[in-house]
This record gives sequence, structure tokens and C-alpha cells, in this order.
Amino acid sequence: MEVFLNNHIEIQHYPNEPDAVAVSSEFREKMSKRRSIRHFSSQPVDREIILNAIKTAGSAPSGANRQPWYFALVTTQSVKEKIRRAAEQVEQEFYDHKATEEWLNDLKPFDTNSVKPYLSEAPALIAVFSRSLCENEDGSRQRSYYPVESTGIATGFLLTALHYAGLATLTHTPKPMFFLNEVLELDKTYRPFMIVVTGYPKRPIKVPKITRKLLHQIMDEY
Ligand code: IYR
Repeated sequence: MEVFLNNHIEIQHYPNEPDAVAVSSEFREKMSKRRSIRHFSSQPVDREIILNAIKTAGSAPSGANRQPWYFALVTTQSVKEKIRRAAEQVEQEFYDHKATEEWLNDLKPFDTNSVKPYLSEAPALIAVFSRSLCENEDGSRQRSYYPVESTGIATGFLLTALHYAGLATLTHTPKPMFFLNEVLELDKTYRPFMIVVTGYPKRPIKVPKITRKLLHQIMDEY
């Protein structure tokens, strides 16, 4: 009889999946179809899909299981517009002054500029924050570990879940992003990580022609 630590439970996951290769290949194919979308239709999104995707994000691994993430789901038009105005100011500074020539040149294929209609047109914005200090149930504060790495993983889960449910996404990271704290009235323990824009794409769906690195370009075997 095996002995477990008394704070451990036995689980029955990880069956030997007979079609594992096919399953992994289908998943690869599905994920490879995700594209960053910059034009959204006004078609509403079932809130349940987004809540399920945020729950999925909340199941990500994190340092000492502190779950140091926070998701602000923004669907109120006036709040989206506030975020858009603030983000466009930051982006204007980027395009006019901060970005190097090289950076602007590298962005040319994506046809971006400081105007961000998607921030007010997409049905939902999910502002993702990481927290180096988190509240416990009793209101006391606890430090977290690897908050940014953990939140990055959770955001990957979020994007995957939204894509799996047929929603388009865009990751948007105007820098600096502290305007999110002001607009959403969140204190400085909430560190803005990313804005995930989601909804259905506006048709016809046009995206830049891009390629993906081949396996041998992104891995080696040792
Ligand atoms: N944040 C700016 C610029 C930008 C930067 C990178 I790196 C991109 O991959 C895309 C855009 C913007 O959103 O326009």
C-alpha cells in the first residue's frame, strides 16, 4: 500500500490515451488557426463563454499556487471608451516619439497605428493583472511567487480557451498601462499585464500574411 502525505489526494487523470498522437495533432491544427484579429463585429458574445475561459485561466499553475492573477472583464461601453482614449494617448506617444525606426519598420507588415477602434468596438476587453501581494479571505496580505510568469501562463490558457470556443482575440499591451488602474480603480498591488480583446471578427476577415517558424527552428533535441 502506497503512503501519501495527508495533504495529498489521489487523482485518476492522465489515462493512457490510445489516440494521443491524433489528438495532439488535431489540437496543434486547431491552435495554429488562431490569428490576432484587429477588427471586431458588434455581434454579442455569450458571457458564459468568457466566464468559462477566465475560469480556465484560473486553473493555470502558479508559484506556490498563489494564483497571483486578476481579470477585469470590461463590457460597459463607457468604460471601454475610457480605456480606448487612454490607450490611444499612450500609443500616440509610442508611434510619435518612443518607437525606434527599426521597431516602426518591423511593425509595417501589421499596418498598426495609434488608433485603436477595437478597444471600443469589441464586445469584451479582459484586462489582465498580476499581483505580487494577494489578499487572503480574511483580508490579510500574502506574497506571491513568480507573479508575472504565472500570469503569463494563465493568459495563455485564457487565449487558448477563447480560441477553442470560436472567439477571436487580440493581445494589446500599450506601455505604460497604469491608466488601467485609474480607469478600473485598482490599487498599485494590481500590476497591468495585458489587455485581451475578444469577440467575433468583422467580415471579411483580413489578416497579415505571416509564416510560422518550423519545428527545427524553435527546438533542438539533446
Ligand atoms: N503597442 C503598439 C505597437 C505594437 C507593438 C508590437 I511588438 C506589436 O506586435 C504590435 C503593435 C500597438 O498596439 O499598435
